[in-house]
Amino acid sequence: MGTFDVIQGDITISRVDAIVNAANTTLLGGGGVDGAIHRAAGPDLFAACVPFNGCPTGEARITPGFELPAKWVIHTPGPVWRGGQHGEAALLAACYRYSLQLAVEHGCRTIDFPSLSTGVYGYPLDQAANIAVRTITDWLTAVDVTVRVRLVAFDSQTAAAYREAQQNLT
Ligand code: AR6
Repeated sequence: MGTFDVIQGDITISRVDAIVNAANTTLLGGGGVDGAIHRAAGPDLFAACVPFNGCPTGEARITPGFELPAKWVIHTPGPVWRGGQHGEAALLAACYRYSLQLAVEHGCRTIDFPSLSTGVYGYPLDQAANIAVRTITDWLTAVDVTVRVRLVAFDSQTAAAYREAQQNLT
């Protein structure tokens, strides 16, 4: 049970229980939304990520948000797009599910995602949007808790792709 919305904006200013970070398998920061989240959270976030010794693609790890308005950050390495025949779709869906599960285990009821894998990692936007929207809405249907999930699109093209994916569902 719950709601799913698409909004456009900067996830580093989201005042929610948890934001998700499009990380890499080192969990030690990078560019894109990962760089923005680390800059906004401050150096304590990097220090909190070191002890994980990385994270496999499709899983997730949780840290506090430190200087962010968000209470928690959930770090998930999405798949690098390698043409679509290397398990990319299953791994991308796993990122969304793993992150949602970890969030509710930590009592989160408001969770914001960026568009995982569609930047540096090159996942085709329309395909990624369909997987994300399907995975999130299926998960919301299956759980007992009421959770508000949002996809925070950084640009209008990304917002449009996720809104279209929402339409495709019905
Ligand atoms: N708020 C919301 N979305 C954002 C923000 C922001 N502040 N900044 C960028 N985006 P990317 P990936 C969007 O490249 O493809 C890093 O180096 C961006 O426009 O951040 O999963 C990591 O360390 C795009 O739509 O993540 C990894 O090495 C989306 O976030 C690698 O990039 C994802 O783009 C991960 O690549």
